[in-house]
Amino acid sequence: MKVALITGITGQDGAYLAEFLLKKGYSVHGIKRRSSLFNTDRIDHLYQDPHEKNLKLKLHYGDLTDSTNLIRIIQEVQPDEIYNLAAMSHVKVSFDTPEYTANADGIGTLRILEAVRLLGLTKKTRVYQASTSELYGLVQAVPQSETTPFYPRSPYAVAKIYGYWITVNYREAYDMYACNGILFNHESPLRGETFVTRKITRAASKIALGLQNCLYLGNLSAQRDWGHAKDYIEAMWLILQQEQPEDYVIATGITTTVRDFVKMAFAEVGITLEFSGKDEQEKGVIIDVDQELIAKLGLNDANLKLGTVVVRVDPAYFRPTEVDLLLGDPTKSKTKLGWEPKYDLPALVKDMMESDLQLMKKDEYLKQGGYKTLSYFE
Ligand code: NDP
Ligand code: GDR
Repeated sequence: MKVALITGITGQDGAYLAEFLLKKGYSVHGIKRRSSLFNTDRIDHLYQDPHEKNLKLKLHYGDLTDSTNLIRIIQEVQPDEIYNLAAMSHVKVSFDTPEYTANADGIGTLRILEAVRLLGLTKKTRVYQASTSELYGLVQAVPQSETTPFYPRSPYAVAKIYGYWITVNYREAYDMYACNGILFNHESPLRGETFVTRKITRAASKIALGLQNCLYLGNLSAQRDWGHAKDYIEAMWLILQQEQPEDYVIATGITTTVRDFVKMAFAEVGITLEFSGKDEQEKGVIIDVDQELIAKLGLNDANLKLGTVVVRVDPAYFRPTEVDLLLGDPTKSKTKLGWEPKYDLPALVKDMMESDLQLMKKDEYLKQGGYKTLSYFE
C-alpha cells in the first residue's frame, strides 16, 4: 500500500485529493493546523475514528512554518509521495500579510524538501509542489506554457516563485523526484468563499432567494483560465507517477472575464444581466427574468425587478498590482501525462451554482422556520 502525505488537506484541493487517493487504495496522512474552531468540514466525510483498526486516513497537527514538526511527521509517516498544498493562498490577502506568506509559501516548501533530504528519503519520497499560474503575473506572452518567463505581481506570487525554484534546485542538486504543477485557477463547490468564483455563486444564489440585495466586486475585466478542482487533483497524482520528474502546466486553454463568469452564474438562476458604466461606476443590471426557470427552481421573484442593480464595483477589492490575463497551454500535460479534463466552464458554473443554491435554501428554510442566531451574552 502506498503512503501519501498531504499538507493543506483541509483546503479545497487537499479534500478532493485525499478522497481520490483513498479510492486508489493509498494510506493517506494529512497535516492540519490547530484552530479554535473545527476546520475539517471539507474532509469530515472521510474522517475515521482514530480508535478504529486499519486506519486509512490519519491527521497530524502541524504547520509549514515549523520545521521540527514537519521533520517529525515525515519521519513518522515515511511517505512515498508528499503533496505540498498548504499555503496562504489568497493573492489579495498576501499584500496584507507579506512576511507570513513568504514564510509559509516560500520557506515552507524548503522545509519540506530539506526534511526529506535530512531524513535520507530522497530516493523513496516523491514531492509535488503546488505552483501557480500567478508566477506568470504581468503578461509576457499568451498562452502561457512551461517555457514562458515569470513576472510575479504579488507577495503570494513572489513567495511561490521561491517554492518553484527551490523544488527545481532540489531535483537537480540531490537527484530528487520533485516536481512543480503550474496550475491555473481551479474552482469547485468546495472553493474558499472569498475567491471570486465562489463569492459570485454564493451571492447569485442568495440574490435569487431574496437573501441579499447586491454583490460588490473588484476588477471585472480580469481574465482567468478556470477549471474544476476535481480534474486538477488528478493531474497532481499523474505528475508523480511518471518515469522522470518534470514540471507541467495544468489549464483548460480557455480564458474568461470575471464579468462573463458573473453573467453565467446569474443565468443559472434565470437572471439575465447587462453591464453598463465604466471602471468603478460599472453596474450589473437585471434585464430579463426567466419566470419558468424561477418557478422550476422554487425561487422567489419578488426582488427580481427589471432594472434592479445587483452587481456593483467596490475599489476596496482592487489589488495594488493586478494580473490581467491568464491563459494556459496544456499541450504538455495532455500529451505526456494523458491528462484530459472532464469539466468545461459551463459545467463548472452549473456544479457550483447547484451546490450553493442548496446551501442557501437551507439558510432560507431556517429563517422561515424562525431560527435566529443567538447572542452569547443574552
Ligand atoms: P486553500 O486555501 O483552499 O487551502 C490551503 C490549505 O493550506 C488549507 O488546508 C490551509 O489550512 C492550509 N494552510 C495554510 N497555511 C498553512 C500553514 N502555515 N501551515 C499548514 N497548513 C496551512 O487552497 P487550494 O486548495 O485552493 O490550493 C491548494 C494549493 O494550490 C495552495 O498552495 C495554492 O496556493 C495552490 N494553488 C491553487 C490554485 C487554485 O486555483 N485553487 C491554483 C494554483 C495553485 P486551513 O484550512 O486551516 O486554512
Ligand atoms: P486569484 O483568484 O487571485 O486568481 O488566485 P481570485 O478568485 O481571488 O481572483 C481572480 C480575479 O478576480 C478579480 N476579482 C476579485 N477577486 C476576489 N477574490 N474578490 C473580488 O471581489 C473580486 N473582484 C474581482 C481579482 O482581482 C482577480 O483578478 C487564485 C488563488 O487560488 C491562488 O492561490 C492561485 O495560485 C491562483 O488562483 C491561480
